[in-house]
Amino acid sequence: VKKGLVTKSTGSWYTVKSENQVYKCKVKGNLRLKGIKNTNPVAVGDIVHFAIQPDEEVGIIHEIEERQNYIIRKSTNLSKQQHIIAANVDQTILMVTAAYPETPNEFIDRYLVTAEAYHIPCILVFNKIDLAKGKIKEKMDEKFSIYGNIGYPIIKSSVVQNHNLDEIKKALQHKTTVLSGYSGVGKSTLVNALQPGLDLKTADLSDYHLQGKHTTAFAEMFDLDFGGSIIDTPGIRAFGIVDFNKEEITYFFPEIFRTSKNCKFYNCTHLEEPGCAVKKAVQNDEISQSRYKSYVNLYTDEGGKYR
Ligand SMILES: Nc1nc2c(ncn2[C@@H]2O[C@H](COP(=O)(O)OP(=O)(O)O)[C@@H](O)[C@H]2O)c(=O)[nH]1
Ligand SMILES: [Mg+2]
Ligand SMILES: [Zn+2]
Repeated sequence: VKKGLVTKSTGSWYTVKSENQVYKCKVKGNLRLKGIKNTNPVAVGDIVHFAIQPDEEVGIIHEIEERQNYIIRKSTNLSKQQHIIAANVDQTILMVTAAYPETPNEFIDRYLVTAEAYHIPCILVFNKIDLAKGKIKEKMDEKFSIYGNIGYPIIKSSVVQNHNLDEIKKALQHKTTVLSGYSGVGKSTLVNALQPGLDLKTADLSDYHLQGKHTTAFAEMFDLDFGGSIIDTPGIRAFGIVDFNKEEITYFFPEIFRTSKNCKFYNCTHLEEPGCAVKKAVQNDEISQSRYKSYVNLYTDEGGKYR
């Protein structure tokens, strides 16, 4: 029996690193039952125990060590299944773009809510600033001020122009980071720039449509020579959050939570109540309209488009 780190997951095959060796592994049949709601019982970042039969090449994973944390999303189809994006991470980077493709604020908010809920620090990397001119720049600046004002760390970058890569490296050093974002924002391009020689597939600009293309099929962890590791993930189109109690949602919007201390009613939902400090702050532009809208949608949405 060996113990190793899962560095790639295709859903049916896993790559597991153990004592500087790499093994191809499968999951023991009944292991699936444990995580019945999960589309993937084993995720990148998991520490697993596996056995290799003397005459076989494939290891069989029979145990997953308890996860320190994980980041999870709901499938957007009706199956209500959950997908663990990565486990045992120190932090996450959400890569965001103002255009080509635009990352909607509601998507950013849903991702941040999940990161807050699982206590995973999130850095926002605003990529493609080389394209930020005119209307696109306005949109970029607007997003920058919304998320900067809340207190999220933000790095503006242009991966193709080598802008601010050093700052990203500094943030990544000696940590395990899961890199997420809409498809087409430049995640794999960033990983290639950070760790030359990997040669990950990226969307080719010539046949790249505004929609973004899925070029990264599976999550995969890469070691970084300057220290640390990064998990590249397939692009996500819609981020469904895993059920929380409605009452909990306010905790995961830091600025709404801070402000809610001044609401007249201690159990204010910030929807209809009189004396609501949150609604007042939205009117005064102290809390952004789009953040409030995301909050309301999460609070009221049953089976909506992101769920
Ligand atoms: N203009 C511009 N294009 C970029 C930048 N970073 C990545 N791209 C392009 O965006 C496209 C999608 O990149 P890719 O890394 O495949 O995105 P992913 O789906 O997030 O992994 C590719 O054509 C990249 O060359 C950037 O900073 N500026
Ligand atoms: Mg990619
Ligand atoms: Zn309120």
